[in-house]
Amino acid sequence: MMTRSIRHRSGVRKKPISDIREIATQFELGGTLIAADRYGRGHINDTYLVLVGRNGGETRFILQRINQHVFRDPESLMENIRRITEHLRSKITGSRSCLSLVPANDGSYFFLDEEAGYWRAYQFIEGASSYDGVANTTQAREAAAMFGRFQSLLGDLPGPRLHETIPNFHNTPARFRQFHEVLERDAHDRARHCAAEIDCALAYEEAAGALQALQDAGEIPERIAHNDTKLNNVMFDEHSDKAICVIDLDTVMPGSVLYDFGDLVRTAATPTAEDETDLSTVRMRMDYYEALVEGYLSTAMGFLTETEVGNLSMAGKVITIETGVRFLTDYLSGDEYFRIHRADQNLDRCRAQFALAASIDGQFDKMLKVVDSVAYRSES
Ligand code: ADP
Ligand code: GN1
Ligand code: MG
Repeated sequence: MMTRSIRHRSGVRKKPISDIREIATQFELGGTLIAADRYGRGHINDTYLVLVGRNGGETRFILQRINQHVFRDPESLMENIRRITEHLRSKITGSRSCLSLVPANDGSYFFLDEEAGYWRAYQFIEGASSYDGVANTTQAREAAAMFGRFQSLLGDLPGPRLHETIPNFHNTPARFRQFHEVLERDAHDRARHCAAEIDCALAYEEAAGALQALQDAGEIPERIAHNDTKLNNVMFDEHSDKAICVIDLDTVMPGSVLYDFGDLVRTAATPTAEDETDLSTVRMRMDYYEALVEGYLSTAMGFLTETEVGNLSMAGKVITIETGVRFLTDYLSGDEYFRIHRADQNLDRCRAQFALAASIDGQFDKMLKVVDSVAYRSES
């Protein structure tokens, strides 16, 4: 790895950093560093697993470099995370039920290296796993209940409004505007490789603005939402199907909670990977959808308005289209936002999202009925 130098917040240059191990020792790990290696499958941050020897045993930590192309103001982001984790911790018990930041040696919750890279560390959540796809409907129900609970717990976060770590993150019309700009430029001459996907995006554009229109009209309230509820951002107990902890808090900020439910539909109601290339297998499974609705409403029904409940199905559709458009935009931009592991992966991701959106469309009336029957079960 490239040689780096450490600059503490004071700006004082300390000593050269030759590898990730030296970054790790900038945090209060309470023992001797054994190893630090790349970890996880997130698309955004650089994540490392840090192993530390302590009291004759071993302790693990997660070390992450915040992606500053995506998050332009890491200090505000870390302020959000500190407030969110402290609030959650004051309301729930169990060391595995909430992310815990590990302080840097100077007491702050991040470390700034000489190249202005921001790093943070978390306690490792032991005995747990995150999955890219669900194995059964219990996991889907659990994940949805966990995110509903997360939203509910943050409903009374004291203090000022959280920082918007990415402005207009789920403003779908704004996402389409970015798409049009990038398409117009076509800087990598890729539009000719994705004419069908471009047409598909354009065909979806009007329908995909539905939730933002309701937000603009004040018909959907602003609440604190997670905003990135794809399935692998919740940890499951490794011996059961129980969801135990919500992770990846970088986008927790004010918005509509509907997108949180929607992203679960996108990632936990389908049997296929996000970049599935056999599009004939991509579909929304109604039994999983029902499990998501049941799980989510079991913890969120108490605070949702009727309009929010009535738009849960729409949220699944909108976020699937929005995410497809984001992947297509990134493909046209030369893959500068989402981490890719092979050529054309963002285009494959886009195609799979649009195939899923078509499957959702085809089952939409049934989805509306499922929500009605679960939400108002006791009234009928
Ligand atoms: P990204 O923003 O890149 O998605 P995440 O914060 O989601 O980064 O972390 C990437 C992966 O690392 C997660 O999917 C999860 O598997 C693992 N991970 C993150 N934080 C922890 C933690 N505190 N304990 C255990 N595993 C973690
Ligand atoms: C990113 O960070 P990660 O991998 O959990 C992205 C989400 C997308 C998702 C698609 C900050 O999530 O918005 O839905 O990829 N996060 C950010 O897989 O843009
Ligand atoms: Mg993640």
